[in-house]
Amino acid sequence: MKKVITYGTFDLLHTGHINILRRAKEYGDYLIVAISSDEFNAIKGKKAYYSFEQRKAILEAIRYVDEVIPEHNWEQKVEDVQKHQVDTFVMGDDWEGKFDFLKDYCKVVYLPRTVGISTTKIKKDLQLSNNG
Ligand code: C2G
Repeated sequence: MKKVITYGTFDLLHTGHINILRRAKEYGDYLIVAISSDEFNAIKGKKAYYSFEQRKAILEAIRYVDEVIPEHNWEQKVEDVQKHQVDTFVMGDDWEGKFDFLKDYCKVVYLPRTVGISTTKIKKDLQLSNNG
């Protein structure tokens, strides 16, 4: 079984997230998603609208996702890849090059981001529409 892993906050799920999950799954037959915990999000300088439990439940409902694990820190990726016997690590190309150290342990693939959508944009657009 070829296993794939990807990491992220996945807040306010949108088609950019769905695109990367669908394409990540094409690299194998089992996709693990490591979702940032609320505490790690704070370290990343992010405040998710949905809690970790809510984001986990939403991701688990996606057909491309086989397993959801927590992401607690920047350092756990090598251990995750080894523990879960991952063949391919996939991330959006806004992270291009940042995780090349994983090449000693698995294939590393950066995929083009989906243009024109992001959680930040959704929040901003909602704010504008609410302000009338
Ligand atoms: N993404 C995308 N297109 C978008 C928005 C996001 O392809 N329009 C991808 C990102 O490149 C990332 C994944 O969706 O691979 C999740 O994005 P975020 O939830 O913003 O995750 P991020 O904050 O980048 O966290 O250790 C890695 C970090 O946890 C990544």
